[in-house]
Amino acid sequence: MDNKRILVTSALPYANGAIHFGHLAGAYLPADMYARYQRLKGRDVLFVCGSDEHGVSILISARKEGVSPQDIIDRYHVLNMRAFDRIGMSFDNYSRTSLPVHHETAREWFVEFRDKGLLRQSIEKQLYDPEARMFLPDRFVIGTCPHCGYDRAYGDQCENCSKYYEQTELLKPKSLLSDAVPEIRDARHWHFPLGEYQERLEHYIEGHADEWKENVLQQVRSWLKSGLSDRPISRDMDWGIPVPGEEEAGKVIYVWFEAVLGYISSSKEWAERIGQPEKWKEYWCDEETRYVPFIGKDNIVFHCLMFPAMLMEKGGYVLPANVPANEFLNLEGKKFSKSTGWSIELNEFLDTYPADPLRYTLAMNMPETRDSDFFWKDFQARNNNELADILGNFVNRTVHFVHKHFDGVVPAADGLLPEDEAFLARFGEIAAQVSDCYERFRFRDAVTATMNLARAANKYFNDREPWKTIKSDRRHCANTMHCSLQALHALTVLIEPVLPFTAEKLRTLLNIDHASAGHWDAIVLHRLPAGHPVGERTILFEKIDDATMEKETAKLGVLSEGPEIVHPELKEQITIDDFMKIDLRIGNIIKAEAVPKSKKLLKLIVDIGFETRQLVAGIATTCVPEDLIGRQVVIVANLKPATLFGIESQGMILAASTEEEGPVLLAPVQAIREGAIVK
Ligand code: B3M
Ligand code: ZN
Repeated sequence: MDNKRILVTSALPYANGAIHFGHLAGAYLPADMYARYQRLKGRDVLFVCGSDEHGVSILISARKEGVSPQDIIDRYHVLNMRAFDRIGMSFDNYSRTSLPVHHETAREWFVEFRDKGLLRQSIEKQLYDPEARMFLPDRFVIGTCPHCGYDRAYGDQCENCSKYYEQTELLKPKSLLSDAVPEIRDARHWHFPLGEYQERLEHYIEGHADEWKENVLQQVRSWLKSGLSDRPISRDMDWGIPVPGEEEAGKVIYVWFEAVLGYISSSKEWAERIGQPEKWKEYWCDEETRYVPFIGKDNIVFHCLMFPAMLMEKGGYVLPANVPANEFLNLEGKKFSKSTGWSIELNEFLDTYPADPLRYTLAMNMPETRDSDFFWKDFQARNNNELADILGNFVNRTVHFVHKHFDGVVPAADGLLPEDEAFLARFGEIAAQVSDCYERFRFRDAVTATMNLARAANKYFNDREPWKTIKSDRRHCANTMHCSLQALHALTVLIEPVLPFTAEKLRTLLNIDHASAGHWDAIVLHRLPAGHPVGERTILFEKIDDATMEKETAKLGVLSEGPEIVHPELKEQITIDDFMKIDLRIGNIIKAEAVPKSKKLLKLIVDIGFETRQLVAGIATTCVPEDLIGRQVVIVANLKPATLFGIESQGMILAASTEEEGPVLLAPVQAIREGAIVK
């Protein structure tokens, strides 16, 4: 492989949740190992990533949590960036797609494609809210079901009779955003003519068929076989990158069209940061770059077909040379699932355990050709029996012996025996093998071969029996220790892609720096000189006991066990007459909106049958205004009005809450006429 430059990217994770082991094993760890390896080979590497901050998934998370999409992306961008840093991801840049540099890039590509007449528009009938001035996604409209007459049916489906229909068939539609009666309008959507690239893409894919992974080729070929067609690249939403010139229309660029361009924006941001704003082009627009995007299998179509077609169309850009997509990693035999607690979050894990044993375990179980699993027991075994007992043990017995018998310095070699020479020659053989594995994206094999040097070193140490020769033949013993220390040096370089934190510890231990251990060739060429001092033994890998692993396994599937529940004390007893003073009524929320400048309050208009009331309720942390429309609730109807944030509140809405949860609104179990008395 003799490319001038290597561009490595990892899929941009959605900033709507914390990344877990599955993500890490799929698109991040292999990319990092590859980038680190290539840097050691002296290649010019640019490795970028960033948060994907647009798309419906961000909106949905925001609505679920009752916060703004901005709150969601701000929270998870920071959280994931920290997790990536702690696990040792060596990104040159970690960006976010909400940055102006990305918006500009995406707009530029879109406009260029549109202006040259490439993008097609197709027209569909869709409901439009004239007040909110936007087309309505299905879940933002209610009306009467055209099949059963149910009057709270959604735009796409009736929850009463379960039938599906077009939103334009809905009778008496009402916008949940503004209460306005939506109009039927022609909705235009922009389409990218992917079908036109069919032949070129086939040619591109088949041109790489002998290097690409079988799992990737299979999926791509099946897409090609069923024939590519136009892909819509705009959406009606108010979260995302507005379609240039249609900012008012509530149209945004489809998240996948722009997310892949996020790799380019991240590179631009990097170039800007290092003070060479044009430098990103060396990686993206030079034929001599080898571009390798790392992804999980669910992103294959976008990286192997859509993005290449976009790059072809733009012209002057490199196409992915290989897309080594991984399959999925499961957790103890089941899919990762945050909502059921069947998951391990990276930050939480790293609060207890160091990064390297996890990197090692995930690399040894990488889902390269089929789905694989993370098992806590396996993690323990890899840490204790391999990292601690093989690598850690070799390091410690070597430096300990050298301190005990050779004043802590490298003994001179003097008349090495064929056994010693053979051992030294192993370094080069193993390095070549590991190299070959990394070049071919075989990460498990690369790491297995890496550990083989530690295995060979232990065996050499045992076979040479320095604890005996120290008494019988000091020169022979010095040679053994000389070669063992050279093996430590070689290992320092060899383990760097998979165990970067341990490599750093070894450099400290051996008193060497990156100049001596920062190059792959140093595995063979660099020798610690006689008299070079080395440090005292240290614990590189703490052993993990069974009880700890049992506790971890037991935690799976249990949603974070909160602290012990303390119930507030009961209030003083009252009489029925006391209670009857409170006039509780059933109301129906007909309007709900945020109170400007308040994080907690919503302004509600509630119909209580004989009149409507304006209420200010502290429920904004748990309720999304649009979801409240049409909800029956209970209100205290005879409470003296009060003014909150300058708004009069004519009553109080009933809600339950605990210290940790809520407020949760109370509602009648069955619908009942508004104004009904609650007692
Ligand atoms: N955020 C989807 C995902 O996380 C998406 C990847 C974008 S890569 C440009 O699976
Ligand atoms: Zn129906």
